[in-house]
Amino acid sequence: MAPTQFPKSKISDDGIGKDANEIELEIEEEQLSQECKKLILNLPREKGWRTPYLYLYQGFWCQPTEILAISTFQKHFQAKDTDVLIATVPKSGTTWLKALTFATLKRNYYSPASGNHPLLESNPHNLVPFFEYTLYSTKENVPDLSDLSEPRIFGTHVPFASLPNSIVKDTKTKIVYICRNPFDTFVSSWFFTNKIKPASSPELPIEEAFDLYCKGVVGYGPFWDHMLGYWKESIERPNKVLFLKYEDLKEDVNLQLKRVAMFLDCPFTLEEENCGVVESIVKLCSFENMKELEVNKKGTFGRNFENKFLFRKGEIGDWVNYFTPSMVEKLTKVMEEKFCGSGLSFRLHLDSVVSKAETGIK
Ligand code: PAP
Repeated sequence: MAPTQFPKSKISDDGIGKDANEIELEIEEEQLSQECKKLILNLPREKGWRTPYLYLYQGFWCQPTEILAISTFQKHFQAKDTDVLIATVPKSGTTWLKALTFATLKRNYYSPASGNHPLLESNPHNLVPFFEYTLYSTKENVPDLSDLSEPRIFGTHVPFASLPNSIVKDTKTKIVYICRNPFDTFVSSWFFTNKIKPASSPELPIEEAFDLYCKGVVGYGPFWDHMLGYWKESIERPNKVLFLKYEDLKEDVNLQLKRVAMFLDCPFTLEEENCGVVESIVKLCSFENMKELEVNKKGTFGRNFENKFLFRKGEIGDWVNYFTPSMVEKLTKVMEEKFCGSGLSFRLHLDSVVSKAETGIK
């Protein structure tokens, strides 16, 4: 069975040969209706990471085109009981979790060990489409998703509070959420931003990005509100939201994958476990395997972004190579203040920072 082809956004169809930021600016000019422009102009705004501004929409920061897409998605999307939503903080393991979930849920159609698995030829973002970047990327783009094979799997960065009732209340749609230590998420976001910016614009200095990040001004941020929204719901409704951390997947992906399968009501059978199905999925979706695939070296996703930028280092604790002691202090304080009393915490690799500071190694 061939993997489902999702409607391409107008942006990527029109945008061949242009870089993502140029396209972004163009559609801001051309496609935003007067009504939408008015709405956006009345929103609080701050300097953007790669576009002129980020706007505070429904309590989170995003770009004008995202606001348009999200409001269309909120208005039109009809969930089904069998749907699965991969919800994530950007740069927290979205690509990885999409791959693992797709391979797990579709394992009866596509054997994870077979040489023609869809994940060998398509990036996970093309198999598990984002609501806001692929499916509802323009006002006119209201796709008919009713015929997609079930279970349908979608992706989003939209905070829990802004998901439509169709997902949250009216159906049994399951949500698998992943986030990551904010230190590493920040570094990953900063690198990604500078990779996808137009060659002609200057790099966003790390200090400037960091100040914005600590104020909560980052796509879909503040990161603490994003995490706490899904965290609280996962505690109140554990059958609705499964809360994962990137670090836990790195430490024992087999165990976490079994949790995901159990949560999605498709646990691995003893026979499957004995036949190595879990290991096959883990291997197929591993950083090392995915990074080397032709499609992930050369292909593009969403708004003409290159797949290769989705696979940088895939490590825990890379932040120690970029944070100064004062940055560590500042972000630690922000996290203590924002997560205080919530029960949500992240382990840091502070020993490495101390030894880096002591030895002066950069
Ligand atoms: P997105 O929000 O743009 O979709 P996302 O996939 O959430 O990005 O995050 C990218 C991070 O996940 C990168 O981290 P890094 O910058 O610290 O290296 C990327 O390397 C990492 N990543 C991508 N695929 C995998 C994978 N299969 N296993 C582990 N980490 C991965």
